[in-house]
Amino acid sequence: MEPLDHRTKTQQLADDLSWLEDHCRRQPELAEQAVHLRLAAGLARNVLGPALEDQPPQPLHVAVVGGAGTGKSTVVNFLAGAVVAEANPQAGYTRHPTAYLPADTAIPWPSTLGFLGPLRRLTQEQPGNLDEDVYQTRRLAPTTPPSPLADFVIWDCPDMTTWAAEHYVSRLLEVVSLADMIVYVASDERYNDAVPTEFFRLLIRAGKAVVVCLTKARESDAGTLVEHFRQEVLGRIPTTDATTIPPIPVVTLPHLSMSVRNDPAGEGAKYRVPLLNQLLVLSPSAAVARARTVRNALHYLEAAGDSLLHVARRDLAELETWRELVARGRTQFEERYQNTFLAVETFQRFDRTREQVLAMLELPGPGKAVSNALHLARTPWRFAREFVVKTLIRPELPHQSETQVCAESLQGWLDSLQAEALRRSGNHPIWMTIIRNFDATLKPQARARFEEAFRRLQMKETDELDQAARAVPEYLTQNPSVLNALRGVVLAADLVAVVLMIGLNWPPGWELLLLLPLGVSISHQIVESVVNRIVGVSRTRVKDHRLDLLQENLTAPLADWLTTQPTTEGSSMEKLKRVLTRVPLAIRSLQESVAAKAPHTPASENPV
Ligand SMILES: Nc1nc2c(ncn2[C@@H]2O[C@H](COP(=O)(O)OP(=O)(O)OP(=O)(O)O)[C@@H](O)[C@H]2O)c(=O)[nH]1
Ligand SMILES: [Mg+2]
Repeated sequence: MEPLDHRTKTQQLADDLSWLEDHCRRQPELAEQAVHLRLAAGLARNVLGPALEDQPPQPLHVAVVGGAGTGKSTVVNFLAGAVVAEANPQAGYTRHPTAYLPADTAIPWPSTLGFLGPLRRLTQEQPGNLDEDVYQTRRLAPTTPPSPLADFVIWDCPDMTTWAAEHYVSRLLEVVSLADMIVYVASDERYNDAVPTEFFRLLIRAGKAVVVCLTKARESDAGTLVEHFRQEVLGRIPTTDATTIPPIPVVTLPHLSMSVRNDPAGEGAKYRVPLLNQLLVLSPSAAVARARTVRNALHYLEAAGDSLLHVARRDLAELETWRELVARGRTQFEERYQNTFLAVETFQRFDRTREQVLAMLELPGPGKAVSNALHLARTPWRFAREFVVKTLIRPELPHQSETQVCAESLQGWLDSLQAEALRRSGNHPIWMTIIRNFDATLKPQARARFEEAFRRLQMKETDELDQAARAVPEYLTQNPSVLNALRGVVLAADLVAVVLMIGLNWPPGWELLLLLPLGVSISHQIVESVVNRIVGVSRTRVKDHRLDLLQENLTAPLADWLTTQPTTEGSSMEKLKRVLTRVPLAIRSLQESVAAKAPHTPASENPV
């Protein structure tokens, strides 16, 4: 595989893991998960990326980590053999990592793209408490004899007393991911603080080669402190991790006087040497140490892959549930619209159309007199029909307007979503977030969107109704031959009725006065029915299309918007899905690429 492919692949994996980290960071309960993801992303970009691009193993990286004020910067000075790092009485002073580079300028600084991720390299020396996503490098002065760690980069890091809430913890994680070896510093009074201890376990799980350095104890108490640390911290490492790791070296840097602290290579040598020895044992050669770093990084990504994605999977499942609830609410909205509005809506506008068409069928010009005469003849029939309709047919019950039905349906939709979210609020933080924002944000925004969409819908409805209602009269106006033919048919029907009645009552008697109006009324009734049918087709078409219009303009866009609500802060369901599929594939593919580069060593063969 080409280096560019490797780069793209590791970069993609690192980006996906960082995206998941951001996703977790938005939920305060997932701070710890975010830490794991940041470490995993760092391993991809700072360890696997350079290895696959055949970067040389030198320089090795040693990171000094620990709780606030435990003596990390002091330990850095002991590793460097000179006072180079700022030790400060203010606990939590160091806010960004500083790399102390080998005096030998021939040792290259890693040059892979994306190295150290979001951390920017400062070009000028700055105090260690600069609280930004930066790191700085300082070159160590050459010493005689040369320092045993002459070709190592020594990193002074911010503390990890709080979990992930602070930005500087992620800076620390970036360097930790890069490190080939780690010096974990714990002071005598707080050697088993909860967060640093958790962090220590994470280092072990990530397969980092760790040396523990216990500081500030009285020299006479050093042995007891080491024993306590072994029991309370090392002894409590979960057995799953403990079985795969070799013993972890523990050294002490007891309470030191100022003069010893200021002269680590001279007066302090007695404390410095055991610490250096442990690091040198862990790195028989740069190649061996780096191979272990790469192998363990990959092993961590493989082993932790599933748990890294666990949160995202759960989130996705809950988001799917939310999507289903939104979809269910939408169906209920549409059913209600159909049953309480469409089913009873008569679209009276078409009654006007019917009247208009019937009026057009009347004879124009001189024929008007005939039409008027026939109209007059049908008067008793019209009165009789009106009477029957009034007495036999129940008056139409007033039904809710479309606006009312839609407003109530929206209310029902939102209420059911709120109730469901409340019911689930103990299950997952996503529901809590929904509930928190429901009344203040989601509801008013949903209403505003609804109102806007409803206005648009009504405009389209009016247009469509108007167009459909005008269709038949317009057609007849534009086709006078058809209109005249129809008028002919109507007149013929009346004439047939008249002839039929006269024939039935031949020779004509007084009954003809009754039969003739009856005949022309029946013929007109038939014409009305035909016109009703024709107009009815348009009416049904409009009615059938109403639901489509509603879905297209109102319920579908509203449902789409509601679906994205729990994820508007940057995460989308689609991205979650993509990342969840891509990450395991990328890890597998990187594993194959690493295996293709180096002969396979089983993960258990850990030379730590
Ligand atoms: N007397 C005495 N003071 C020490 C010893 N080790 C560290 N200190 C002091 O403890 C304070 C903190 O030490 P640092 O080395 O700055 O600790 P740190 O872990 O780097 O601290 P932060 O970067 O602020 O988290 C400083 O004032 C040091 O001088 C020691 O052995 N003896
Ligand atoms: Mg410090």
